[in-house]
Amino acid sequence: MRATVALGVWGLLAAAVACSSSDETKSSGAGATGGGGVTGGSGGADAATGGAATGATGGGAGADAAADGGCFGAAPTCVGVCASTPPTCEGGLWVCNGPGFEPDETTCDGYDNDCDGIVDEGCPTCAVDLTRVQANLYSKYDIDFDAQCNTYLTTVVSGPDHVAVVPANASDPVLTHTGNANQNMGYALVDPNPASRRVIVTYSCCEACNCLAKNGLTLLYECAASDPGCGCAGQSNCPGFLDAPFLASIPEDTSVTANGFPIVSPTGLAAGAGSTYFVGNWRPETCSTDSSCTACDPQHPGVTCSASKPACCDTTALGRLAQFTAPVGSTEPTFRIVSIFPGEEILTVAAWRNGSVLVGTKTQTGGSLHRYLPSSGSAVMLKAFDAPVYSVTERPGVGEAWVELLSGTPKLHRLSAVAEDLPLPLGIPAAPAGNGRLEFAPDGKLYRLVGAVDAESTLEVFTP
Ligand SMILES: [Ca+2]
Ligand SMILES: [Ca+2]
Ligand SMILES: [Ca+2]
Repeated sequence: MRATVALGVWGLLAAAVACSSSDETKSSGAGATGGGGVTGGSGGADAATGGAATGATGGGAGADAAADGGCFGAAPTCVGVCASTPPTCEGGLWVCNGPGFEPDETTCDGYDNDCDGIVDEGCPTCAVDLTRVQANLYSKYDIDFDAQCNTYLTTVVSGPDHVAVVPANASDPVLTHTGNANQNMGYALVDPNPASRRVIVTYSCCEACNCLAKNGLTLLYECAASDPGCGCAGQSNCPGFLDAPFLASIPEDTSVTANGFPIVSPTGLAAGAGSTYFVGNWRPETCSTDSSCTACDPQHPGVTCSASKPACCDTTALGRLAQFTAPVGSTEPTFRIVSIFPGEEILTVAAWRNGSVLVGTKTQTGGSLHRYLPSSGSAVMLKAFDAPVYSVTERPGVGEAWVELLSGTPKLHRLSAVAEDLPLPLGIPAAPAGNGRLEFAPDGKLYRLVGAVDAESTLEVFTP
């Protein structure tokens, strides 16, 4: 195993099924080496599971044997933490690899580390502390979970916004982390990995305060200001969120309201592999018209922009999906626009744990659900709806996308990995009240939060 990244080596049959297996047992010959050791076990001829369905289409990357120096067949579509890294051909074998790769998955981090399409196989189950979650719903607007069922509730509220963390362990206290007094939060994301457990929220200016602050992205610091290297020393809230966004954007509201409240950019957050994240409707606060500007756009794969590398100005409207990194020590955060959905407004973004990203939008005629594939840098439209897509989440381990529309009947859709309509299980209403954010927790249950501002929000829990 290499220092931080090991290699997964997949044989010919594995390539044919796109680095995926339906076998939950761990592969035995896991000691892959850089020189072309072949993983043993189950990677071969099994049909792909639903959770890896995008990886199961075969031939996704479209390279041929000649182009890849001797590997048979088209390059596989690698999944899990391998999804953002194009497969390579080494010693005649296709290799899937990526940040956080483990030949034998052992880390319970919400990611598919061994790239077999199954997240956290073999990890212990956990349970959300629903009683305390229900007791902390005042003015909450988003809900998320880490891989240990700790619950993160995020406000849009008059006065300083906050994230309340409700531990799964009832003996641990509920923690509240506050942000800049002039900024609302709106969307929140916890990177499920306990090693990082980064909490990122969108900042949007407080309109009632005449937008004294900036829109953008901010980051939770849980360290004490006195800790050496703690990134929040000198901030108003430490521990807490940064005063100003680490990446600032232009206030650019969508045309959509939910539960009577406008949805302002940036919109939607999702975690990707390798400590990268995705956000919708992104337009940086500053851009450059100088010839030396940095073209961090879909036509320039891999090019990132930052404070020291200003993006070229882009006049396209909403509908820009950005991938970004958060600050780490003195390393500046970066972003790039990875896909543009012309004429659409992004309302929700969700990680599909095979490494792709689901993007829900408002279109001219209703809404769309797209899938963005980091490895190829391409997006495909999965399904069109007659109403805007307000929320989307993946049902873990099953490979289903659950979608809530802003209106229309049914509002709630259960889709297969290839976006075919599936029947809703008994007891789950097709047209529930209000506009709900959907989130599956690691406990397998579906949580639906109907946000309210300066009032009690409503949380429903369904067991599919
Ligand atoms: Ca796995
Ligand atoms: Ca894992
Ligand atoms: Ca506020």
